[in-house]
Amino acid sequence: MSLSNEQMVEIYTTMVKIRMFEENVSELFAAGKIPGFVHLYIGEEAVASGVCACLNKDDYITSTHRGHGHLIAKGGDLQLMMAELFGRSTGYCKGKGGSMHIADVELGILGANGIVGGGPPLATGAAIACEHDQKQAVSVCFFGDGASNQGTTHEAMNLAACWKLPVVFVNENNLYGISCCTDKSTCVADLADRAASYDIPGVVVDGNDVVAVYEAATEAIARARKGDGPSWIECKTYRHHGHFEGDPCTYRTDDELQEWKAKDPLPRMEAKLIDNKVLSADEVEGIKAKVKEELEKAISFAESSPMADPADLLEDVYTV
Ligand SMILES: Cc1ncc(C[n+]2csc(CCOP(=O)(O)OP(=O)(O)O)c2C)c(N)n1
Ligand SMILES: [Mg+2]
Repeated sequence: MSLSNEQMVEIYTTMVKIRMFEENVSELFAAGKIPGFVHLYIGEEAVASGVCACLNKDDYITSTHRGHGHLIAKGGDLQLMMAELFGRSTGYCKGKGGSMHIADVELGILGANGIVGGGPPLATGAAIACEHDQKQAVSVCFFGDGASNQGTTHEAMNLAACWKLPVVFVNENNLYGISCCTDKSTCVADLADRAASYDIPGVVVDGNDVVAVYEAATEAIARARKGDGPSWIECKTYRHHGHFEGDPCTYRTDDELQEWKAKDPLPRMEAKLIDNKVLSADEVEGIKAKVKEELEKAISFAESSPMADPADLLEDVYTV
C-alpha cells in the first residue's frame, strides 16, 4: 500500500491545484467578479486529494456545497469550473448553476450539491448502478459533520450496509456546520462511532495527513470493490476560511484557527517530500509555477467568455 514517489508528487500537485484555485477564487470573489455564494475548501485539501488518488475514472463521487476540491481531485476541468463560477456560457452548467451545481458525469463526478445530506442517497444509488451493471466500480460520498446529522445520510447508509453496496462514506469533520460546533450538534466525539449501528467499519483519520487519508481510503475502497460493503471514514480537518466567503467567523477564536493552521496539510506534505528527497525546493516551486500558469489560463478563459444569456434560462431544465 505504500505510495511510490510518482504517486506522492501527483497527490501533492492535486493539493497545490486545489489550494491555488481556492485562493484565486477568494480574491476574485472579493473583487466582485464571481456572483453567488462560494464555500472554500482551503485547509481540507488532503481529504479529496488522498481519497481521489485511489479512484479510477469510472468510479463515482458525490460532492457537497464545498465541492471545488472534490471536483479538481477527480479530474474536473479548471477552465470549465472557473467559467461556471464566473457565470459564463462556456462553464460546466453554461453559467446557470454556479459553484454548487458543477457536475461532470463522464468523469464520474455526480455533482456538487447545495442540499446538505443530498449526496449520500445519490452515492448509494450510484453504487446500486455499479452492482447492477456488474462493474467493479465504487462510489465515494463526501459529506460534512453537519450532513452526518441528516436523515438522508443515515437512510442511505443503512441501505448500503444491508445490501453490501460498493460505497465509501468520507466524512469531512471540519468541526463546524456553518457556525455550529460539533460539540453542540453531536453527542459522540468521533462521528465514525455511528458506523457501529450499521455494522460497518468506522475509521477515524487525521484528515490533514494526506498519506493517512490515502491509506484509509485504499482499504475501504478495496473492501467495497470486493463486495464487502460500505465503510465510514471520518477525516478530522478544518476550514481556514469562513463557512462562505464574507463570513465574519465570530463563532470561533483566532487561537483555534492558528492551532489548525499549524497543522495545514499542504506544508506538511511539502516538508515530507523535501525531507525524503522526493522533491527539491526548486521542484516544489516549479510545480506551483505550472499550476499558476494553468490557473491564469482558466481565469482568462472565464473572463473572455460571454455571460450566460437570460434567453437560454429555460434550456436544459427538466421541468418548467
Ligand atoms: C437540507 C439543508 N439544510 C440546511 C442547509 C443550510 N446549510 C448550508 S451548509 C450547512 C452546514 C453544512 O455543514 P457541514 O455538513 O459540516 O459542511 P461544511 O460546510 O462544514 O463543509 C447548512 C446547514 C442546506 N443547504 N440544506
Ligand atoms: Mg462541517
